[in-house]
Amino acid sequence: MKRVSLTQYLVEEQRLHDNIPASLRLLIEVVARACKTISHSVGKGALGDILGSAGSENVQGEVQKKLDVISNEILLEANEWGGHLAAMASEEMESIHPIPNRYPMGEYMLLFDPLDGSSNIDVNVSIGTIFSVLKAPEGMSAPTEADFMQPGTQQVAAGYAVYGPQTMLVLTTGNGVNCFTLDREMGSWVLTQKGMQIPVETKEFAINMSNQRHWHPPVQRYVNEMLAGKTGPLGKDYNMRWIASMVADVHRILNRGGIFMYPADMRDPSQPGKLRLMYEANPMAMIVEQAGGAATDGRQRILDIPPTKLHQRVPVFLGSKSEVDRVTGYHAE
Ligand code: P6P
Repeated sequence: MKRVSLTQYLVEEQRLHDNIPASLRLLIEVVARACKTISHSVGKGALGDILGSAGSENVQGEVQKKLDVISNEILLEANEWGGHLAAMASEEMESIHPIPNRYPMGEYMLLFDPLDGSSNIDVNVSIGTIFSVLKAPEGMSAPTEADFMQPGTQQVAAGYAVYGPQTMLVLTTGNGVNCFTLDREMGSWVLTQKGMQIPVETKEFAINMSNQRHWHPPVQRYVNEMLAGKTGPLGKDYNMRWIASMVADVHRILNRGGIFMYPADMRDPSQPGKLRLMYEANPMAMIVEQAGGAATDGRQRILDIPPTKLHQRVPVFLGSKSEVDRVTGYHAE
């Protein structure tokens, strides 16, 4: 494949679809550059005094790793001067982060989980950055949390970087899903996969089995049917993977199919699951749907869910369409 940079790709997409104005192109390039910096920090490991806990908790009450805080700072500092954003929101910050007055405000709002999969940082397992782009409401002067309360269908772009054996950036602006690999020698993102498509059928599922006794009946039924394999109603044997890093699990599914599940369970009936709607489920749902897959909360499209809180959680079933449709159907029965 002729070597195509991220910038060339974005310019050509704009020519084709007229949906990547210069300010959105700048936003995506700045986020991609920040992910390069995060990749560099993550890659240092113990050599960089960046492992371990930061000695603080985030809004979720989760212990923040040093790299969580570092990655959050990298994204804030990279994006606040460009004039393309009105505000940002992050898993690591309680409230929204308006653009400082010394910089011009732009028309977009950026949401992100700066480093997802934190429990894997200290044991050298792939982790990632997830981001979502919304348009600021017309005529907005002082951004508030309410301005972010837009359903996932309003996203103008979504993507993730996965920091694994390779560092990759997966991106959609509404016309399919493309993947870029970081060329560390040149420091540039190179287009390496165009128009990624998730196989409709699969024999692979991803869920944290240790929670089995807490699942609601539709999930119990579905997983038991897969475990029954050839002898059960689904008539085929299944394989299981669980990396406990959503970005890595989703990247595998994007490449070879599968279904990823983080359902609500009885451990905490007040919480509908663990993953967050605005900066984990919504961007991943846009990517998965753009790649021909499906993403629901067990009952409805994730992208249709009207948000009420910045950090609200949502059950997640996403990946190969035939399997997501099946387990969603079980919830409807
Ligand atoms: P569990 C990582 O902390 C994360 O938010 C997702 O990336 C991942 O899919 C999930 O939590 C893993 O959760 O309960 O299996 O540790």
